[in-house]
Amino acid sequence: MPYEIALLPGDGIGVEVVDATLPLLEDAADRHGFSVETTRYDWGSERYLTEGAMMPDDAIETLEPFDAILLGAVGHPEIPDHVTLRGMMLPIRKSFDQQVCKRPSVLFEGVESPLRGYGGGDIDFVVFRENTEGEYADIGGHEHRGYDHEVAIQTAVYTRQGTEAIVRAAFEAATEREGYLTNVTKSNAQAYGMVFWDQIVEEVAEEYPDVEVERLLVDAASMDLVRRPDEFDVIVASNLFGDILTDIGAIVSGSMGLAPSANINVEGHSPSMFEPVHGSAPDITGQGVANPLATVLSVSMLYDHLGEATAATDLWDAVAAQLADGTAPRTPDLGGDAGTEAVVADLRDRF
Ligand code: GGG
Repeated sequence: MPYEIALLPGDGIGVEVVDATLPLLEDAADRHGFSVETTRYDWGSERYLTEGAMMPDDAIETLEPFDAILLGAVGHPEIPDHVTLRGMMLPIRKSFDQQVCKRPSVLFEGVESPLRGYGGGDIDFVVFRENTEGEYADIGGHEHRGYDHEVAIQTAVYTRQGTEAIVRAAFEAATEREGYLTNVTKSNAQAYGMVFWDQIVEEVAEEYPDVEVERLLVDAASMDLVRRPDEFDVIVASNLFGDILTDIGAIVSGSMGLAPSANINVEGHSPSMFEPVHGSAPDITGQGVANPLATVLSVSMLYDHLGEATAATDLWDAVAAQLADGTAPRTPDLGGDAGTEAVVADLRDRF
């Protein structure tokens, strides 16, 4: 039986990187003796502009039977970002209970960090970002618009189940890595939600006596990800904090174009979704220069999730080998002048 994978290229360079990556997704399957069937859904901002919605009403039912979803990017210069995000990416994460967002930051050999003194392999950490609640909870309101007493309220939500799920996933990862976990919080200022968050971390920590836990306020964590990124291993953070910290992680590791992510349904009752961390990048859309490697690495994470570990490792290693080779084509974000297609063609030769 082939794996059924839904493709949601979305907007801007999301379409370019997903289209470019498809041959590699198929190569990996062919070489490892399994098959994939992809189904593409052209949902996103163009659909919103013509039909008034990013996705059809039955989108979630349509996606439910798939084994996994590969998403490109969401965002359009003519549509407010909260409309595009709330119209596609967030409903998928929430409807499929993709509570665990896993985002590795790796400084690959051959890639230059903007930080002085860091070389290949020096940065290697993974952020476990809570993915369906926290500051992204769709709870609040906006009233008395246009009047002096106009008010907007946005409420963060931290459930015991949701917080335990992300914290436990992070501890599990720490046991398989260096045994060192950083809890990112803001409990000095947020005395309900974040104090509760810290309490859950402390409770779960008792189940993992071999994992050393450090607690950092999010402002200190942001500073330290620039000052001493080599010292981090596993980071656990709320939805918004995790989103911000992973952009820092991507950029100190060389480029947003190298940062993959996985949105995991831990219980396995619904599909998980894999996507590059970057957005739709309207400034370079249509130029053919988007870096496809974050999407290739996301496919590696997808195959790992499906249990195809050797295919996952081969894809990851091919990216690492390409980046380590100073003569290989590179997109402009990495200081090169090659296009998306040339990078993928080179990768297929190495694979
Ligand atoms: N590749 C997915 C994408 O378009 N990300 C841009 C974005 O706005 N992400 C926000 C988030 O991950 O919460």
